[in-house]
Amino acid sequence: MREASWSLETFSPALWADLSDQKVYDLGDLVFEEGKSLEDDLDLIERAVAETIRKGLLPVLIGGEHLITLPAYRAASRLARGRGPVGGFPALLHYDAHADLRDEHDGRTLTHATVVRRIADLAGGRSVYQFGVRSGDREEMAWGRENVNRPKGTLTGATRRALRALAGCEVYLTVDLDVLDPAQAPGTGCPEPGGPAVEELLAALRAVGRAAAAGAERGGIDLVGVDLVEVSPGLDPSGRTQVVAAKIVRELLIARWVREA
Ligand SMILES: [Mn+2]
Repeated sequence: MREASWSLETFSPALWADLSDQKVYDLGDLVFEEGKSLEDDLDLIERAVAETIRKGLLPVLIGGEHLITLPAYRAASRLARGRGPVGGFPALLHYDAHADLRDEHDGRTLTHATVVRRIADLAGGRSVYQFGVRSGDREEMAWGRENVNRPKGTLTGATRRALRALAGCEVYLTVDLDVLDPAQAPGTGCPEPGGPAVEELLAALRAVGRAAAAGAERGGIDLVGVDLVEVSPGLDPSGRTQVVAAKIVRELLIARWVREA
């Protein structure tokens, strides 16, 4: 994704602002030690995210496996100020083709298919807002219908509705790239036909970024963490999915700084 980003400009015509005007720092890759358990790896992520937040920075994780959202959300919620929509936990804005609400997957409780359920266990389903979900088994879809928020409307309309409901709240944003129509972003492990075009997702995420730029005090939100996941370079020989992902990150980072006049 870093390499793919070199084909993009740092300037965003849509936002009329330049990434190079902002202070953005690439902390590099997190390296997992060999022979450690999954829990150890998750702890490593949680510690790295907590350290980033303690420095007063917004962590933006870029990756593959969606399970990284769990330790990142844990760190962000641990250091948050308790201004969630219900209870003290930050809201989770979740863009994904898949519900990720299974209680177990292949006999395991910690996987990319259970990650949002684990966050709902922690924060309550009412803290979770899902967008673009069009796949799941009957049980998790039914559980989701009862327990999490799925605002109606277009991706942007639903996002704006959620942002209005979350005015003044702390929010964690997770974007699974497979939310997109796989015709536009095929380089992902579980492509799900249908779904929004890149431009639609960008519009929705710019709205999130602008709400973060306004801040919780001014009718917007406090963004406490961001991740973009499930980009799989091995499945992306043309590099097109990685450049889509890089553009999403660029627009989100810029939007987060652009205050509307
Ligand atoms: Mn997914």
